[in-house]
Formats: sequence, structure tokens, C-alpha cells
Amino acid sequence: MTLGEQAATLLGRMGARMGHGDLACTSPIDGSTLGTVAQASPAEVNDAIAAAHRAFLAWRSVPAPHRGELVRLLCEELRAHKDDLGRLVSIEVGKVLSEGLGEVQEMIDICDFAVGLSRQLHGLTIVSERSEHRMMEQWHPLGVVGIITAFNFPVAVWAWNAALALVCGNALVWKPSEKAPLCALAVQALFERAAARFGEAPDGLSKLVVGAREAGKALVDNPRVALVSATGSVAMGRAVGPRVAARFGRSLLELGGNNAAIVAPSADLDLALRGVAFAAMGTAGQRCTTLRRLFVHDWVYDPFVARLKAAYTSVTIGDPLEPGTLLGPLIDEGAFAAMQRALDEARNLGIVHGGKRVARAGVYVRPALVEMSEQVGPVLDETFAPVLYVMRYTDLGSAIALNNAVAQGLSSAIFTTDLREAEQFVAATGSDCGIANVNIGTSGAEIGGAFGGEKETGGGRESGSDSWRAYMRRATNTINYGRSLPLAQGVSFEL
Ligand code: UN1
Repeated sequence: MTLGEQAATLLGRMGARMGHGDLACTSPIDGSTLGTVAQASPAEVNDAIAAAHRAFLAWRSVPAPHRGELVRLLCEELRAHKDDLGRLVSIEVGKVLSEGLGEVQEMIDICDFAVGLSRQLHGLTIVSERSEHRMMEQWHPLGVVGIITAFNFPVAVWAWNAALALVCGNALVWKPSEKAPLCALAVQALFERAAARFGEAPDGLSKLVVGAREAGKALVDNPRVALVSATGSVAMGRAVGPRVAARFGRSLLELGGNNAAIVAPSADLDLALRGVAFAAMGTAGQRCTTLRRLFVHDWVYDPFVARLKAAYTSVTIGDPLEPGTLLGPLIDEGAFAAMQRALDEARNLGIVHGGKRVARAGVYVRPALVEMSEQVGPVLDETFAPVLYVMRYTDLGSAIALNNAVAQGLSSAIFTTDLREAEQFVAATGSDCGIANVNIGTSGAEIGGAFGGEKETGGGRESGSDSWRAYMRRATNTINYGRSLPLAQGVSFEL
């Protein structure tokens, strides 16, 4: 079976069809065309938003634990189709199969989380300064949530947003990456199955709009979209954030990362090696949490970097559907060109190991390890490819300063068995990132924590912890159960 036939079979099993249109879907596995899909015009995007808004008006009155039941049913569909959807993710974006399956597991996990959350949406009660008064906070549904997702997590990021937004009483409009529309069609079909089983989901509760820039713009500019949750590049966030702000909408931005790790002299080097290798080479360097900069202490630099280089040359590259493959393809030629530009620049500044193209259909590269003496040039940019810049350090304080000396602030890690160093790294004066790990790489976060980062990463938090609050509006209520009307701050206003 060709990849196109496989994709069609998988879609069919999940109740979806490719359809026909002007957007060509290709597989990075061999560059072959999987089929075509139709794109939504800006007018169609606005119609989808109007339908979602009508659905919201009904959905917000459904009790939250009942809304959780819909997410529980969606979770059942995902469990039943984990293999199908995981494989489709691998075919459409080229992730190795265990990561494709892992992505669906991440959807299942966030759905489970959201089901529990549907009984725990809570506010505070606050004592009033006035007698016979009480203050409380309520969290109410927000409206239509626009979800913009990137190719590299084509389904999990939708689920982080959708599962929470649905239990919070919102309706959804999803614009997936134009590089991964088939996965989105499959997820939409699974959602519709769950909604049909649920029976009382209003029509239009979750809409899918496939399209490129113009579709995204329509979503961003429509005043009925109360929250735009956008995951992708810093450039995309720069375009989206101010447009949403201009109409006083809310945005939740989860943008790029230029993530670093520190390998301290006391580190467990076996553990650090696996942690660094997965974080830097996993998903072919195409995660926003991918490890891109590594600071290794002078005392362990030579033995550690020698082992790392050996891992870089021995890693299995190839068909992501084959068991044993650790590195699949890059998403497209554009990604390869960006990687080569960074390496060309790096050659004048340091020593480049690897990074050459592998001769086979599709865009396959050997991962690159670049030894640098300073953090300059391309090290300061996020290149969405498997390029790891390695630098030597002697003083932890300066390594932390270098960790923080880039524009983004998503993820970071230290490998150490020294408690003081670990605590220093996670303290207020340590890493300035949204994620700071100890003895774990920068990527592969669990859904239970809030996910996102600071500075040019955009400041948004998705997924676990109390991220749900971003999907609700807070109302402060002051209730007077007495017979007089004392004014706050002792103000008098006697008629
Ligand atoms: C992303 O690359 O946009 O922590 C998200 C991780 C994954 C999510 C990455 N759970 O690497």
C-alpha cells in the first residue's frame, strides 16, 4: 500500500474522508502526495465562528460535569483509535511511530485531566470589609476559543486547548497547520462521533477550518473569538498577538524556544547522555522544547562530548514507521534550507560535526553537533532542526546567565547531583524559563503541569495546573445580605 492509500484507510477507520481541494497533503516520509483537501475562505471561517458562537450560547448553560462527559466520550474514541491516529501523525508529519502514538497518549491524558477538572472549576470567597456583605469569585465560560496549531504537534496541542476549553463551557474553532490537515480531519471526525454519542452537544460546538494565512487572519480578527490560543513560531505570535490585542481580545501564545541544558561536574553522565540525546535529536529537532544549546562543565567536557558525538554518529535515521528508527525526516525542504544556513554560519565560528543530507526520498539529515567557544551568531536563533550547539563553562553563575541570554524562555534543564546547584538553577535568580528541569531533558513535558514560557515564547500557559483559568472569565460578586448600604472605603453619600 502506498502512504496515500494507508492514510485514506486510517482516515476511513476514524470516520473521516480526504475530500478534494486545492491544498495538497504530502508525507515527509518520501515526499509523496497523500491527497488534497479543501480550504476554507475567510467568509467560511466567519460562518464557522458564527456557528460556534451560537453553540456557545447553549453550551455555557450545560453543567460543567456534564460537559466533562463529552470530553470523556472523546477520550474513549481516542483510546479506541490510538494506533490509527498515531500512525496518521507519523505519516503526515514524519514523527517516529512511538512519538506519533505518544502524541495521541498526550491527548488521552489531557482529556482525563479535563474530565476531573469539570468537577473542580472553582473560585474564592473573600471576606468583605462591610458588615453583612460577602464577596466571591465565579469563573464563567468565555466564548469562542480559536485554536491555531503547528505541524509538529498536529493533534496534541489541539487537545490541550480543546479539552480544557470544552469543560470550561466554550465552543471551538480550530485552524490546524496547513502542513497537517489530515490529522485534523481525523480528530474532527472522532469529536463528531463523541458528540453524536453524547447526544446534546449543540451543532457547531467544535469547528474545523483548514486553510493558510487568510483563514488564520479571519480567525484572529473576528471579535466573536474571545480567546485566540496560538502555538507556533515567534514570527506567527508577533503577527497574531497585536491584532488580537487591537480588538481587546485575549490571546494565549505558546511560541518558540531556544532551550538550553547544563551538564555539571557532578552529573550522572549516563543519564545526562540519554536526556541530552532525546531532547536534542528526538522529533528530528522539531519540538518547541527541543534542546538547542548545551553548556558542559570543563571537568567533564571531553569525556561527555566524546560520548555525545558517538551517539550522534550512530543514531538510526530513516523511515519513521520502521521500528528502531530514532530520527525521521524534516518536515520539508524549507526546514533543510534553514538548517544549512545556520550550519554555514556556524562553520565560521565553531566546529560542525554532522548535519549532512542523507540520500533518500524525503528530507533526511544527520543531526548536527556544533562545538562553539562562545554563544554568538546562529546559537542565538531557534533553528527548527536537529542542531545542538555545545559550549564549555567553568562557573555555574555564568552558565545560568548564558541560559537566560536568549530572546525566548521556554524550557531549560540542569544535570547535576549537587543539591545546591539544582536549587540555584530553579530559584528566582536561576533559569528564567517557563520550564526548568533537574536531571531531565528540556522536552517531553507531562500534561499535568502548566506548559509555556516567558519573553518571546509569549507568556501563555496551556495544559495542566491552573491553565484552565485562561479559558474562563472571572466575575467578582459582592453580595449584601443586610438592610443598609455601607459604601466601601467609608465613603458617605447621604441623599
Ligand atoms: C511543541 O513542540 O509545540 O514537552 C510542544 C514537549 C511536548 C510538547 C511540545 N509535550 O516536548
